[in-house]
This record gives sequence, C-alpha cells and structure tokens, in this order.
Amino acid sequence: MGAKIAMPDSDVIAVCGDGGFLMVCQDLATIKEYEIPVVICVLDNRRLGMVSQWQKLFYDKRMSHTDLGQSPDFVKLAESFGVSAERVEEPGEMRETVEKAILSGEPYLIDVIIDPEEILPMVPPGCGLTEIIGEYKVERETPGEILYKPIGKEKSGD
Ligand SMILES: Cc1ncc(C[n+]2csc(CCOP(=O)(O)OP(=O)(O)O)c2C)c(N)n1
Ligand SMILES: [Mg+2]
Repeated sequence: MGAKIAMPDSDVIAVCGDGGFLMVCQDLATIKEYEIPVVICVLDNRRLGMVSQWQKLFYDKRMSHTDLGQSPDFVKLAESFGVSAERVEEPGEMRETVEKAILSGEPYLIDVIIDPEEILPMVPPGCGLTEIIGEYKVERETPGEILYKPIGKEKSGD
C-alpha cells in the first residue's frame, strides 16, 4: 500500500504467501477504505510452505503446525471487504487475470492456486542464495525479463 501511495503512476503488485497474507489480511479494509489500487496475488498452497519443506527435507519429515488446515476462501474474504477478487487455477489464466486486475484501477485480489508439493527451488537452512537447490535455473528470454524455468522441460504457461 505504501509503495502505491508513494508511486501512484506505477502498477503495484504484492505477491504474498497464503500464510503471510493471513497475518495481515485485515488491511483489506484499509486498501478498500482509501481505494488503493494494489493487485494482491496470494500464492495459495494451504500451508506454510517454506517451513513445511524444511521439515520434510531436513528434519526427518517431522511435520508440525505447517498445514494451514481450515484456511478461508480468499476470494470470498476479499469480497466481504468490498475488494474484487478472482481465483486462478491454471498457469495460462495468470497473465489475463493480472492485466484485468491492473486495468480495473481498483484494489484487486487474485487467489493463485499452486501445487502444495511443488517445493523447489529453495535455499536450504543456513545457506546463501548461491547454494539454491532444485532443477530450476533463472533465465532471461528478453532483456529485463526474469523467470524460473524447469531444466529439461518446456515452459508451461506464464
Ligand atoms: C512474522 C513472521 N512470523 C514467522 C516467520 C517465519 N516464516 C518464514 S516463511 C514462513 C511460512 C510462510 O508461509 P506462506 O506465507 O504461506 O508462504 P509459502 O512458503 O507457503 O510460499 C514462516 C512462518 C516470518 N518470516 N515472519
Ligand atoms: Mg503458503
């Protein structure tokens, strides 16, 4: 919200995990009250993904308190604050939905359903960014574009 107020002529997109968003979702009231047209993309894997994958990979699968269980329906949650919202379940729907959200000129939430088991790439505990693991690499297809691309697989969707 601060970024959009500081730079009103720029498009601002907040990319959040579902766990992180749950800690601050009451700010949907603020964003609506002041009509701050930020697009919120909630990456929805129904869990505290980073912590859960540490438990799975490095702590002997001792899973503890990382399944978010009965999370809210984020689309209904946003709508209950008067904020428009939409759910995206297929990668190919993402670009069109983000464009629609930006063009709406209003605050907008996109609930992006992602695979809870898709845990890579990741930085292991105590390691630096150069020690990232996973069959992914960062590729630049056109100047300025950054994307993660699975090695040896075709690019699927956006
Ligand atoms: C205020 C706060 N509490 C706890 C943490 C520890 N923490 C780091 S990542 C994470 C899980 C975040 O889950 P989510 O937002 O759903 O993102 P995901 O890893 O699933 O993409 C937690 C609890 C934190 N960084 N900040
Ligand atoms: Mg999550």
